[in-house]
Amino acid sequence: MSSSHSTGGRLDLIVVGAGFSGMYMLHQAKCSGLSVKCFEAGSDVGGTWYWNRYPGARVDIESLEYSYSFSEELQQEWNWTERYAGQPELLKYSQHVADRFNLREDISFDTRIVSAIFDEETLCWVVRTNRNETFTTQFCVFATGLLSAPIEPNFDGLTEFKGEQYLTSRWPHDEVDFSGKRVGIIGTGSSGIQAIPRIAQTAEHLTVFQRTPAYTVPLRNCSSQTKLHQEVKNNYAALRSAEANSFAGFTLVNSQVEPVPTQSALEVPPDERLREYETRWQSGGLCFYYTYTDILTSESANETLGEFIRSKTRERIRDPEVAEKLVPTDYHILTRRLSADTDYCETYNRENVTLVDLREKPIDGFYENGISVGGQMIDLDVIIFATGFDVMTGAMDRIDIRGRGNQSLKKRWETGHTSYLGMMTEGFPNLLWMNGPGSPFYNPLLQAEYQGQWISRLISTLKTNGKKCIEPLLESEAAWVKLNDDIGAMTLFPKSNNYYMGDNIPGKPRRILFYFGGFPSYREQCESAAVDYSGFRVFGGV
Ligand code: N01
Repeated sequence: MSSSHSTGGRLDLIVVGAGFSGMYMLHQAKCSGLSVKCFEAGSDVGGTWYWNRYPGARVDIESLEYSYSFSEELQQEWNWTERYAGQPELLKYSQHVADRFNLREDISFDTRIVSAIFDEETLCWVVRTNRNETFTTQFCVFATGLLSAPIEPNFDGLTEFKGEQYLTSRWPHDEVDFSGKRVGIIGTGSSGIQAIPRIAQTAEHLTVFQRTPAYTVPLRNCSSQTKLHQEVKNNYAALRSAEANSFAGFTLVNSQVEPVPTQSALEVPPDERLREYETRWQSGGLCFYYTYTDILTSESANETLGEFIRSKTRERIRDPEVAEKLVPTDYHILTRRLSADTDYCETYNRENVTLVDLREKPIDGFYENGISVGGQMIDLDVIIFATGFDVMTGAMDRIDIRGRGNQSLKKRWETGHTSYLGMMTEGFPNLLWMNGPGSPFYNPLLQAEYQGQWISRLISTLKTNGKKCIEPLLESEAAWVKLNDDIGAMTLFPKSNNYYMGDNIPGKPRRILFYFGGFPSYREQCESAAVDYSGFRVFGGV
């Protein structure tokens, strides 16, 4: 019989995950005087930036924006060295935050939560780790990440392959040396697009296996712009306020805070529209999300941007045949996550890089010495998988979570994820999540701060009222799910094949995973729900 160690005492809160969301939740809980413990599967803090160490890994929201806003001292003392920080610097920032706010003392590293079961007698969650320890807690917050459950490669004959294999999202801590090696990479989403140019610099030969070409724009990273950094620091609050009032929480274009768009792409003259796109192209990064009000809802408006980016892509690649393979033509731009690259398209101008279009020639199988495509053997020493994630629901689905009546969350979500305010679901009292299913498409750090504060307020209200449990009413949740679905149906997302709809996971129900109504409207609804919590069932206690 396996032995199990129990902590005995009941905690107020368990936080699962010590990435940016979990770290903030832990900090909030400590400040509120809660008894709290955080569990992290990795050996350090950082989440995404702990695991994704592949060459070229870097954020594509400006670091001035992709950073915590909750502490003015932290904002002032931290200096980013690049406009878009690379993975090592982001990891260092996470470590700095953990040390500065004494978070490590409450985090158990190398510890994975395997189950969380609601005990209806004690009205507590019993949480079990992979070390077979159990902990009892009143509240449980899953800060397990939206892009953290990798899709494990599952190709015919993969075990036959005798060379090295790597997954971008589980990259080794020691440097991988590609010199003198024939390397293959599968996947051309944002991870592949960042890794490909870097690996091509040292590999003897790089073969890229592409199924769907991505829309990609230049990132235009540079060393940190001292003037801009100083200006922002002089009035960080102004930038934070612009972010809070924006759709997605990143607002800088050409070093200027960009106002919220007010016009349709179709109501501006074509030459003016082109100038606007060109300004953004020169600025670099993801600022295309904000161009016009209807860029994600009107096919004609969207096509103006799609055509602009396609023509830019063609200009970047010398061989017109290769260029055509890299130009997306069968889905709307932004309905799959826009990638922001450093020399990605130009990498195909190198002698040592070959593009294999899997739509022309699919993979037949893996063999001892490489991969066969369309009957042709490609010899490889190394294969890299940049094949993506089970987005939003994946990380929680991989934990055995059972609510009232022993109902399993994974089972509940088999017919489509459900949530109220993208943080809770009916039947799972006191269980919350951050940056998870039903949450807005928004800067994840700022979202963690907002949701962390909202959760803290919920916990303290419950305690003040002497109550033990809270969960959404079925009708509140149904209304939230319908609102998400209705907003999704107004956008172009359902018209393409993308992970926002769950399409990258066979069998995953097709339901939009994010709230696409913009952060300001999300916040308004969360605030209104917290006025009297009338959309919830509160039970237990006096
Ligand atoms: O994953 P993806 P990702 N055979 O799902 C291909 C964030 N991120 O890790 O589209 C062949 O986008 C798949 O092809 P297809 C960002 O939000 C941010 O790259 O299914 N190919 C696709 O090309 C991003 O959106 C940053 O046809 C297969 C690729 O693998 C998200 O993470 C950096 C295949 C997966 O692309 C995920 O990006 C990196 C198969 N069997 C990531 N299975 C920055 O901040 C899958 N593919 C910059």
